[in-house]
Amino acid sequence: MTDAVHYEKLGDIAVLAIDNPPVNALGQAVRQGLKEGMSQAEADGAKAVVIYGEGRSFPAGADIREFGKPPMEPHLPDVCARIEASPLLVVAAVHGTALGGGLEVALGADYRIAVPAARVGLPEVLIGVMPGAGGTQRLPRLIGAESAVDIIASGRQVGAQEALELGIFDRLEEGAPREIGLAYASELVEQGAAPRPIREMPNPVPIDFDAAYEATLKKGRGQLSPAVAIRGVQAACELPFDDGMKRERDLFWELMETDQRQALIHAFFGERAVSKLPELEGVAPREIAHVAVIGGGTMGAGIATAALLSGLDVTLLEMNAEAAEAARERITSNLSGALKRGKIDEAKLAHLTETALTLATDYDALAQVDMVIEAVFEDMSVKKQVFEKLDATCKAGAILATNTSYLDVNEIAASTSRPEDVIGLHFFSPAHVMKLLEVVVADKTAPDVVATGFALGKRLGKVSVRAGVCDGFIGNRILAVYRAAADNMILDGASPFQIDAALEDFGFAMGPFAVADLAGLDIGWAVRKRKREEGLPANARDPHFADRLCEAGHFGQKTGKGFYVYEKGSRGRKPNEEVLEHIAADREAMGITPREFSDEEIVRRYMAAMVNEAAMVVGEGIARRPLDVDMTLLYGYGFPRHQGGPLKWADLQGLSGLLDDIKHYAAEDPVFWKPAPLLEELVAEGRTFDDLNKEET
Ligand code: 3H9
Repeated sequence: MTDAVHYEKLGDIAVLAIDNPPVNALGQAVRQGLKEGMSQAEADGAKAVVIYGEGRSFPAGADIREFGKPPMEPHLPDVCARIEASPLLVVAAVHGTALGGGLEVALGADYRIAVPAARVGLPEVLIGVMPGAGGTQRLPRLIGAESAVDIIASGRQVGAQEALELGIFDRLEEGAPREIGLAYASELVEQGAAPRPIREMPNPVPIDFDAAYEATLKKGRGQLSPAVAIRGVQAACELPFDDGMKRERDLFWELMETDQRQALIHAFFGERAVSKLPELEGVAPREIAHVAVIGGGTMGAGIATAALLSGLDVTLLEMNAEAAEAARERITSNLSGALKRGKIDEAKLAHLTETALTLATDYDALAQVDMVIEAVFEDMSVKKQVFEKLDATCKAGAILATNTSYLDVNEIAASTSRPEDVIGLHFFSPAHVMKLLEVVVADKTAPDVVATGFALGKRLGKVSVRAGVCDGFIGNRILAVYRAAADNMILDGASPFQIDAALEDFGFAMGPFAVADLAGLDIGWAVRKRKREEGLPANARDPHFADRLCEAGHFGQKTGKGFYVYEKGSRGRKPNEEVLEHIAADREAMGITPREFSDEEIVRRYMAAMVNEAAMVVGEGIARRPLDVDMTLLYGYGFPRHQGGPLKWADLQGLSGLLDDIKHYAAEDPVFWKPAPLLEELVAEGRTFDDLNKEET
């Protein structure tokens, strides 16, 4: 027996305890241990076997770290088949999360008992594969094709009660998994219960698989795994069990070979690695119980909502009583959304809005708070005035955070006598929904203040990324460049509508011009005006077509018109043909003869601009690792998860070809295109961005 599975025999019952912390992933040693454990139980004359997980969970799946390496025997499908084929009664006793291969092991058992807090699921599609150890064959035989498709194609976790109702679990019982498993197995043995292999259950009734496949592919914006997994369930309906298993295996390996699988697994581990920073090892965050938010607009109200939902007390400071009341309304409306989704109940809503939230109009109210997050108008002189007042009012040790999205946090910090307590916390709107938080570390920010930024992010359920100070930090700095690349393509002949469509096909939820309409065109207008005042680089192109929309009062969705026209009562968008006239005027003024762009070229140039700037951001140390950029774009900018983030995408495309393209574009337009030194270095050394991730973590 391996160390990863402990064997004991108690009377008629053998117990196999899986012990592979932290989540009992089904690595080689566990698979080997389960196989040997079954043989041992049979050799020992046991009547039943109980399988459970030590520690926090039944296995949460195959060991993802083994993916991409040569497979090692015994393979998981064979282990599940071995369990199912045993003449002994096998009981799986589930607690924690029985996911993926974990649930597949449990489906190899004859009976399943669980604690009421347990959860099950087949989340393989979320990491770009599909169940590969019988999940698509056994689950539909147990619960029907429709429910199986729902669970497998969504990858969602199913609570124990629902799993009981569906027939995945036979019984729920409070207690330690070992004890409830033993008691259930004894009872079954006493009753003379027969083994109940799922493989012998009849084929489930089919559903319209072609329709389900097409709908799922469309919903996933090109992500393959959920749709392909449906073909596995189809096989369960149409083929004998062993042929269905073979079909599942073939589909599983097809997905295993895809770039999407690599991209999604990169996203899985990146999300977990992003907040692990060597500089924070052993640094304790400061205690935060009460935060203040300055400014109750959409952003401030969103931040306050997120803080309240995480259990913090919040004081919201506004200019006057009227503005404060409007802020309360915004927060209440946000929280009502949480009530509707069942995240909080009425009593909690009342507590949050009446007790945990305090409105204020005077800085004195902030004297005792542990942290202040400023979300006022994006103007340096306004921000400095706020920070001077905070410096004069707040207690020693209070953290003073700015939610600026572009401005220099060093300059803001310098307006106080305590720059070590100042940090940037850049939330994304709506702040109670969007997952990204950029933790912007200024030159003098103290390490425990950085640690507190990350601790707050975790508490609020955010993916927190460390960023250095520069114009736009990680995300907005890169955005400015790929948006400029899109604007350049427009000047040269593409239309905003073609660009949006090409990028939506690539997997973005919305193209850049639809996003600009959603965010409000006035935001970009203000940034362009500021940049023009600061002075643009010599010979830089400076299109005005978006300005013309703003000058006419068209700010996008909020005014009903921008790059698109939004008609009341209709959720769709229609191209605003007026934009084409503004574009034509720009081309004429610049003496440009428009040319055709293929969708492929649009994606290539847009991505090349994104990757090149991202490489600069990493090269300059604004982002510590390539994965920090990838997580920023995935969680804050709608980058398709199944493409892994811009730098993972670049690795998968091949850096050398991408650099060649950038050099080719630079020959045409050397002002805009300057190959990033880091990209040139990696190509010269034959390395990838992911190699840098491995060095740092
Ligand atoms: C599969 O099963 C394929 C089969 O159908 C067919 C095979 C032939 N492997 O998330 P956490 C690590 S595919 C390796 O922070 P939580 C994780 O990286 C698999 N490592 O905790 C982290 O490490 P570290 C299908 C794994 O409580 C630590 O465990 N299953 C795996 O927030 C703690 O994780 C899945 O896709 C793994 N499978 O959430 C489930 N899982 O501490 C994926 C976790 O070094 N896992 N780790 O950063 C999850 O969804 C969550 O981790 C879970 C716990 C809900 C289990």
